[in-house]
This record gives sequence, C-alpha cells and structure tokens, in this order.
Amino acid sequence: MISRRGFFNASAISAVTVAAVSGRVQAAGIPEAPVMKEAKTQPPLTPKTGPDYNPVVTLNGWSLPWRMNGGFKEFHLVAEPVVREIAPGMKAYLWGYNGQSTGPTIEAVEGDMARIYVTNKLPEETAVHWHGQRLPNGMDGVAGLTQPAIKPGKTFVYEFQLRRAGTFMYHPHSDEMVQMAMGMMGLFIVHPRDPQERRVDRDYAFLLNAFDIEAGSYVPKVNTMLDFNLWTWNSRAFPGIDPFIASKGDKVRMRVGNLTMTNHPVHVHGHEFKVTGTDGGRVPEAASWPEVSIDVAVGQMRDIEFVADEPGDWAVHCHKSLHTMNAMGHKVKTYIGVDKRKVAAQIRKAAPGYMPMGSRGMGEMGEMEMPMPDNTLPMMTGFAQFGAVGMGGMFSVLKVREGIAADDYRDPGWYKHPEGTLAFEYKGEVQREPARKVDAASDKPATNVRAVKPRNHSGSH
Ligand SMILES: [Cu+2]
Repeated sequence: MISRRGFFNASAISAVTVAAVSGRVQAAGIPEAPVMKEAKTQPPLTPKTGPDYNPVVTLNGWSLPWRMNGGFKEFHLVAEPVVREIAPGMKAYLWGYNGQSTGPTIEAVEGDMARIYVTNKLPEETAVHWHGQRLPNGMDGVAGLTQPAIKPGKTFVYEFQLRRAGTFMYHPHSDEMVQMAMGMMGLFIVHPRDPQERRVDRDYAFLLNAFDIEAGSYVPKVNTMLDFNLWTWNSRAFPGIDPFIASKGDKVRMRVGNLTMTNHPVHVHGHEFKVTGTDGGRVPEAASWPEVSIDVAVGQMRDIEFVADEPGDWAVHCHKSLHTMNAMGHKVKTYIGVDKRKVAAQIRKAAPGYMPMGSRGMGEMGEMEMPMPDNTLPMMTGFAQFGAVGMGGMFSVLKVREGIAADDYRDPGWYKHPEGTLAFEYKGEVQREPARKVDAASDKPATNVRAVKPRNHSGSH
C-alpha cells in the first residue's frame, strides 16, 4: 500500500480526491491517480519536492500532483470517460484524463527524469504522445509505429528525461481523430532549471479545442472535419471560461496551444504583448516581437508576455468571430435589413408566438430569453455590468486591478471606471478637460521616442 506521505506536494488542491479507496491503485508501486471533480481554475501547485519552479495556472484546470521515486518524478494519468461542464447549463460526455477534459497539466523541470504511468479505462486502445518533447523514439507514443497500443484495462509506463524547457502538450496518437474530438489532451510544462530565468508574476496556460455537439445532446460527433459548433479553451466556452487575474504592474505570461483543426488569432485588448516562446522553446529576448494578436496554427504553441499596466476588464478572445459564438451560431441565416413583419404575421397564424430574429443584427439575441433544448448554450451569452456581452466560445476577460496579492486568483468583480474614463451618451455640448493627460509636459517628446531632426538639417552637405 502506498503511503500518501511525500506524495501530495500540493499545499491545497481543494477538489482533488485520491481514489485509492475506489480501487484506482491497481498494484503496489503505481502512484495514486488524483481526480478533479470540478471545472474551476485551481490554484497553482507549488512544488514541495524536487527542484524549485514557478508553477503555472491552468485556465479552468489543474496540475497533476506527483511523487518522487528514486531519481524519477512519477505521474499517473488515467484515460477515461468524463463529464465536463462546458459552461453553466451545459455538460458534455467526453473522454479525458483523471476526471476532466482537458486533462491535468503536467509540470516538471528541465533535466528531471519523468516516469508517467498511463492507465487506459477507455473502451478502446490508446497511447499518449508527448508533443514537442525530445525523447527516445520508443517513448514518443505513436501506436503501431513506436509502441503497441495500450489495450483497455492496461497500464503503460513512459520514461524520459526532460531535455529542454518549454510549453508542450500531450494527446493520443491512436484513433487520434476520435479521441481528440472527444477531448483527450493536456498541457505539459517544462520549467527552466533556474526559477529566475525569464520569471513572470502570473503564468497562465490553456489549450484551444473544439467540439461538435448537437443542441440538446451530450456526446460530440467524432467524424466532424471542420464544422465544429463549440469553440473552447480547455473544454470550456464563455461565459464558462474563468478570467485572467493580474495586479497592476504584474508581468503576465499566457501559454496557448492549439489542438483544433483550424488556426486561432488570439487577441488581447488594452496591452501590447511580446511573443516569447514557440514550440521550439524560448524566443531570445532580443528576438521576441510585439503584437496585439497572435495567430496560433494547428498543433502549435505560443507564449506571450506583457506587463499588465492598464487597470480594467479587458477582453481576450479568438479574433475569428464565429469562434466567439456557441452552438447553432453558424446555422442562423442573415436577415439584416429584411422586414419580417409580414412574414411573421403569416407564420403566427400557424405558430402563435413566433418571433422573427436578426433583422436589426443579432445582438438582440444575446438578451432574449428564448426556449431552448435542454443542455444547450445560447449562441451568444454572458452578461457583464453594462448588459449582454454578446459573446460565447473562445472569449475571456483579463481583469487588471491595483494591489491584488501575489497568490490571489479570485475574481475581483467588474471594473469600476474612474470618473471621466467611460464612454457616454451624447446629450448636448461636451465641455470638459481631458480627464487623463498622457504627459503634463506635452511639449516634450516622451522619453522612449527618439527626437527626429527635420530632413533639411541632416547635415549631408
Ligand atoms: Cu478561433
């Protein structure tokens, strides 16, 4: 029997249960397999054993506890059917790992020896590919090519040294299209040996994924090629995606991996960021480039970093507008400019209460309370302090506030806009001073802008 002592290095993982009692530990020598019961963002898992590092925060996810065994850091993944809440009001029957889809984030340190047990509790074969890692070929997890598939009920062991730091992923390479359409994937973060190297204050991570679940049903269609209807981050859709929290002045990193079948331009409002990491590792500081949107292609990972120096509630979203809608979005016809009153009157004779939609745009749909099938998300939903946000899917909010404690990831509520900094309705002459001057000494150039001499003083003669 395995002692729990020395296993839990988590200070507090509220929702993790160790299911040793329910027979998850199949044999002495296999580490226990913790299970997550909820879809909330869990606090970072601070290391208590092994080399030190600064843990990530997985959006609507958690990190997998490990145990040290000799020179190995041992993890236990269980591939299994799970029930995932996509957003309040909708659950999906997916396949995942250790109780959730996406699976837990694996975190370790460059140079660590990793030993990962994978138990298959699915009704079919699987294998786990460690996307982006340098490892011996036989540990690469491609069923049929580098190993026999893991049959239902069996446990395989993967062992490899983590040779480089970076943002990686894991997913099946066995009936891959079905298993990924069902939600099987997770993040694998390898931290640098020196915890001070490129250190940030808040390190967020999430995977872009997608499902095709018909309105009113629970199971994804597994043979969909492109026509997905639920665009998710870590198998959550807005308003089910938790916010990114930052204290003003924090250096924030967001690590994004794409395991959908299309690209996603991820856009952050109110800040410029730098692209500081790709699948190939850290981008040297001098080579990282500024952006406000980063296109993450299929199978890619991108790390972005910025100083959260603008207080407020800033949207963070995929810039493909069909990806910020929930189910049914793309099946709705365009009626803008159409006078449907006559048509509606005709239809009401047969269907009393019929309501035409969309002739003034579709924003109105975000505010309507329409009867829907059970277990379906409205296509555009989510309310904030000024009304309907009119968004679903791949959308969240970066909440920057003054003086949030370093370990505090609680939602601070909606931003209170200082006097004079909020867009307002025009009601007559506007007469007031600018509320927020950029620089009192406006006749001097800002310090980071080089003064440019006029051309005719360039001294070329
Ligand atoms: Cu997208």
